[in-house]
Amino acid sequence: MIKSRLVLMTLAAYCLYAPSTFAQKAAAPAIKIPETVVIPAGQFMMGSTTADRGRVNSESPQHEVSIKSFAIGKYDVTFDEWDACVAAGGCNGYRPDDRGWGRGNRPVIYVSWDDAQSYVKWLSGVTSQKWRLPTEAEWEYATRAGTTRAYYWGDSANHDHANYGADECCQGVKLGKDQWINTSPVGSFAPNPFGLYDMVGNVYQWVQDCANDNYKGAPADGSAWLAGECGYRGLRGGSWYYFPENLRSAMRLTLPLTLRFNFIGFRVVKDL
Ligand SMILES: [Ca+2]
Repeated sequence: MIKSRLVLMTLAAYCLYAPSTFAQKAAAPAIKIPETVVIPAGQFMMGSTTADRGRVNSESPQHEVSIKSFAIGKYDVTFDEWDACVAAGGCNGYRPDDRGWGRGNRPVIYVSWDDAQSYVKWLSGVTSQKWRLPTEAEWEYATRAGTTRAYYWGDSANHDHANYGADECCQGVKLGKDQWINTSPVGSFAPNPFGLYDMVGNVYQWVQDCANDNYKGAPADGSAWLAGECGYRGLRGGSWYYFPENLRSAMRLTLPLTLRFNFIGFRVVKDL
């Protein structure tokens, strides 16, 4: 009898406490999906001409590219979004340092091209959608947003439009609306004509493409250029640390795909 009472009491205790135990186990970390903007299909001239002050030879020859419609991150991927990936078991458990500048809605930094791949792989898995880095052509098309001048707002850099560094290489600076020595929270400046924030300045953004010295032989259909020196990948948009010319829509940079720096982040694209 004593034994059966004990069983009943155990069952009662189980019934009382089990639901909350199950509820705790069922509570998965919140998944943050980056907000996106749908970019319309179109054609544009990729690269620069001599009218673009500060241009370098890798931006030529200027050439026409056709772009299919795609969705791109409205903002750079933030620490909040990255940390949610780690909390959910993705991103190889890698938690980048923020240097004490803050996490939250600041752009994630210290992420290599390989790290960015781990994020889009995780995001694709949890959403059952195809996420990836922008191609270099998609990035420039989205940044220009129909504009043809050196910067999407005009011919000269301006701290009222973006967070970048001193005129002489290389250090952060506060001027005008740009009140940040280092990274700024995403969306701190007005968006470009497509409604995209921080396309230039704040942090450099990885693109898919391999390194090539110029555009001779580049794809004209908006796809990633996956020939060339593929241990190096493209970066676009300039950063808080660099001088103004790096914010030009046509500006190109390449770095080894394993490097992590405090001026490099990324933005995602979703196939439609
Ligand atoms: Ca600044």
